[in-house]
Amino acid sequence: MKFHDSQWLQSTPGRDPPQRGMGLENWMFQCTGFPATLPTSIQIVNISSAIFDRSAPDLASCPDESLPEFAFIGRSNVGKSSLLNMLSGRRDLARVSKTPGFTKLINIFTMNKTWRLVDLPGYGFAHLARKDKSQFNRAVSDYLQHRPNLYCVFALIDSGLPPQTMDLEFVEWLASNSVPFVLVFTKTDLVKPTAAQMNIKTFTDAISGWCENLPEIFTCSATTGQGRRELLGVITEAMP
Ligand SMILES: Nc1nc2c(ncn2[C@@H]2O[C@H](COP(=O)(O)OP(=O)(O)O)[C@@H](O)[C@H]2O)c(=O)[nH]1
Ligand SMILES: [Mg+2]
Repeated sequence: MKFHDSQWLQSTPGRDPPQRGMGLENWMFQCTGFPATLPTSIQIVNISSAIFDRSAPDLASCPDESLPEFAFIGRSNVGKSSLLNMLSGRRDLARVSKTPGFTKLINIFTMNKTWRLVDLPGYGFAHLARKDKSQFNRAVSDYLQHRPNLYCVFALIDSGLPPQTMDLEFVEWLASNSVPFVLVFTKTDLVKPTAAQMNIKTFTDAISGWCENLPEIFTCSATTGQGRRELLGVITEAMP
């Protein structure tokens, strides 16, 4: 099966399909449940400028829809901001916090003046007031469902944990809403490879019950830089 055949990366009705690059299909789509690897011969995007654009409280406050966007989402503390910094090659672009639930806004960064990385608020932190929580979920779901220039969501999962109900439910929500996404298992430097593989397999087994084609799967560590090339490859390939 080819990358562009995947239901996971198809667009929602009314959304222009991402313009796919040529020649990456063979490595991009993984239907086996194993992390993808990228041949060293493939040129990936070089990030020469990375600029904070804005923090948006809701979809209406996001910038115009002219640039392709790649968004990071996952439970609070999973490593979204750290991964954004790792990919962009800037240590302090997105704020990394030890306090779960720190980022409550949609934080948007422009790369090379031509595409954007979007740090979405984390889901699943208990101490936020119920009222705030629903507002925050609304902003995220609006963004994920109604952003026409959202090319791909990186759904982050902690590689050190067995499947968490909240992550499984969120992935199911992404799939049922036809949001284009890949799975990224984070913090591999903290876990034995065999344990990470076991968690990834259990996770993919759990979603394979209701999904026809597994999404692409990647692993990463913001500490060692593992996975950077592969994830930038996703962006390179999806770019118009
Ligand atoms: N060892 C290790 N720690 C990480 C990694 N990614 C994030 N962290 C740490 O996990 C915590 C939460 O990271 P952050 O990026 O703020 O998570 P976010 O809430 O999802 O944005 C911070 O203390 C980070 O330093 C990683 O790949 N390896
Ligand atoms: Mg964060």
